[in-house]
Amino acid sequence: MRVIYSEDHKLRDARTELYAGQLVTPFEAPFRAEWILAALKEAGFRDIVAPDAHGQETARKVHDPAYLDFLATVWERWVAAGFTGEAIANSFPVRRTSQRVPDNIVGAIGHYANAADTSITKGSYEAAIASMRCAVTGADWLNAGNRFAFALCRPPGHHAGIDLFGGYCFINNSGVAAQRLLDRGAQKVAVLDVDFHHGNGTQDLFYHRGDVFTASLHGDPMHAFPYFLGHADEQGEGEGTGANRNYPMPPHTPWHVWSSALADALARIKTFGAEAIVLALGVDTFERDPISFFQLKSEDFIRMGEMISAAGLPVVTCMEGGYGVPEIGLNVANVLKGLEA
Ligand code: OKP
Ligand code: ZN
Repeated sequence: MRVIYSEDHKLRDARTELYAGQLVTPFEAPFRAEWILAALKEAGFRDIVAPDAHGQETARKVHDPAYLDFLATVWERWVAAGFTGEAIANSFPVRRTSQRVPDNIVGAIGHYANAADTSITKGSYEAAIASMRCAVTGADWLNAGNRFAFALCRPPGHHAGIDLFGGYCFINNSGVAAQRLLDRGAQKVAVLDVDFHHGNGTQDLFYHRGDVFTASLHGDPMHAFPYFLGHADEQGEGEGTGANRNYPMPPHTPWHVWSSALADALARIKTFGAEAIVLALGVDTFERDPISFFQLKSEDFIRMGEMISAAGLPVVTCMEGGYGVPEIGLNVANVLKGLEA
């Protein structure tokens, strides 16, 4: 297992997250990547490399280029407007409103946001690029003929849509990895999202495409973020018809229920004809995750890796969520061990 990690994740270190009516210290913080890296070293993972210096080329094939240009410049525009706090969207184009991008930075940030939980700071864009570079470098490890890579992406990516940030995500790392696999010769790939939260961004990127199968196992959006996407009847459109699969599950879902959804998703990935899997790995399905409601235990993450490995495909894993508790490192290491078992 090659591990790809960049110190530049530390450039994203926000002070604020709008949560429960207050500005709190963000759940998605630098300690997460540090704890995961330490646990991997502890578990004996030794092949740890920095990412290659990719630009936006691949990202521009899955995101709206104007959105990426916005991300690159939002902080300087926010500062130029005279604002001293972190950049938080507070006004949104909702039902029956114009989809024009306002010139005003407060309007523009609202246009490109899908949630107000994600404050933009100096360095957030640079960290998001470093995170994306880990994913592309991981995909290229598979393109070179290897079976497993782990991109220790931070910030995460699966809530980032074609032209939307939020849910702690800016650039859809897993989606960019999938595009990179296709650009280097794969005909069909799958993104398998096992984060507790629905991969609404990834679904958005590929909803009309027939070359990427997307599957997400997550807390029922009737009860959990991102609330407005992730229902079972969303199955893709146009050329993508049948190539999106959602597995919403209720509060307190345990491994024996969760794993039957995983088995179904893996069977469909095989039937689809995917040549590789991009695993969007969140470990916020853990029973003690502070913002989630599933009941997976640390040993379940080994089984998870084993089941995914049994599909027999190359797997590039991209880090998504998992918060608060020290076990996030162990749980990631367990998935990777299960993959290689
Ligand atoms: C990002 B990832 C919890 C507040 C929700 C957004 C969660 C983003 C999760 N009730 N805030 O999918 O782990
Ligand atoms: Zn999550």
